Amino acid sequence: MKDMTIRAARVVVCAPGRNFVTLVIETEGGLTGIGDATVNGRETGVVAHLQHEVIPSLIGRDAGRIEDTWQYFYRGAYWRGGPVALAAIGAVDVALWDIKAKAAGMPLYQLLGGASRERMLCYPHARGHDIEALCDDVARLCEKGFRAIRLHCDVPGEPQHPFIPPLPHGVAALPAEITRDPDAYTRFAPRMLAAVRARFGEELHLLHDIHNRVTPIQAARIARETEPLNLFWLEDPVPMENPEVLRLIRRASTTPLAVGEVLNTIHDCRRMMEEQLIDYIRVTPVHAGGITQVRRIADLAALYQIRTAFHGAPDMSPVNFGAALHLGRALPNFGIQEYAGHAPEAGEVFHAAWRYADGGMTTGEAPGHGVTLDEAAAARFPYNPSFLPVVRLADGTLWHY
Ligand code: EZ4
Ligand code: CO
Repeated sequence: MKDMTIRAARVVVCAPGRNFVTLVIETEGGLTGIGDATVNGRETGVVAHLQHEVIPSLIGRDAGRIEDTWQYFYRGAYWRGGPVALAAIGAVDVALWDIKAKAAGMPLYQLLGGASRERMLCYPHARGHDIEALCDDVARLCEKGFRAIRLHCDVPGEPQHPFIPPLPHGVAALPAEITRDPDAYTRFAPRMLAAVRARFGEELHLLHDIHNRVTPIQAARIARETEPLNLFWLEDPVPMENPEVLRLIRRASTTPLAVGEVLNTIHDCRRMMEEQLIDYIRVTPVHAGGITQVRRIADLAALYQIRTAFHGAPDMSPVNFGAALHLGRALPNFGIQEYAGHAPEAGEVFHAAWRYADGGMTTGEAPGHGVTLDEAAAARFPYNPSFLPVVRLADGTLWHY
């Protein structure tokens, strides 16, 4: 076996369409592994943590000791949890699994127990300024073979999600501020979902992300009103600090619930699973500590027949998709994979073995997770500060995004 001692590690920040932070780890034996460390709007926090506190402890370690390295950075740090620390740990973990699978000459899913399926059902995002435009977008996606689609429609009278023009490099960007109206949304969302169901029939899986924009009792009302539509799920009905709130929504309806894209540890997920408050868990390797911890979360979920639905918005880099899809291929309780696509430039920087085909995604058979980074191409797309918008109610009250 080649020398698995970690020789070098570095962080590559690039913006092919949007910002991505990638950790590159090299072994003395000549293997390279990469992991996604992107936290949207907090990119440089993770970069600093990796450069100052993580990489110095990586050099000289045995790349094969994945579990010990995970424990070293999680338990060993004293300060546990949070998106910045877990994104750094997740990037290290995914890069080390990439190296181990390459050393074995196997695609990663083989090391995770082998294939439970060949193709992972996935869903893209349809959007529209009004219901008609949304339906046109759904029709376009159906033509591409998607069998599950997330629906987003602007609420009449509510300001549209703003387009934030990129600022010149070196000029600090600030988050845009937008206004939302939870009452108008609560009236409109069931009507919008019903219109799409009526137009496209009962077989298409319809998903909707409430994105924390309403109160708990409003979320319960939406879940109950939409129950006859047989949605695939409602996502993030309320913010995640207090999962007990989900009880209220569970009591009101049997509409499946999906949460977890902002959760970072298995401890964040445990109670809501034990209480059977959710149906899909949306943690993803980059934000929940890599393959090592996400696999444990998925195993815990399986005890309660909760299935996976790894977060796959465009701010998950293609590297994270590699990790998520290999996990999804191996896990017994894979549910669905979000796949909203990437800007074409991302394909110049990241070369991925995974593919979309006919409503699902495949991992490919390349050794490792199958995603590589072209650092020369990355250098052509420099970091561009950007943020998610900050949300206020009409009276100025700060609200959830
Ligand atoms: O708002 O990834 O389900 N997907 C989502 C995303 C998240 C962004 C946050 O950076 O909710 O659109
Ligand atoms: Co979401």
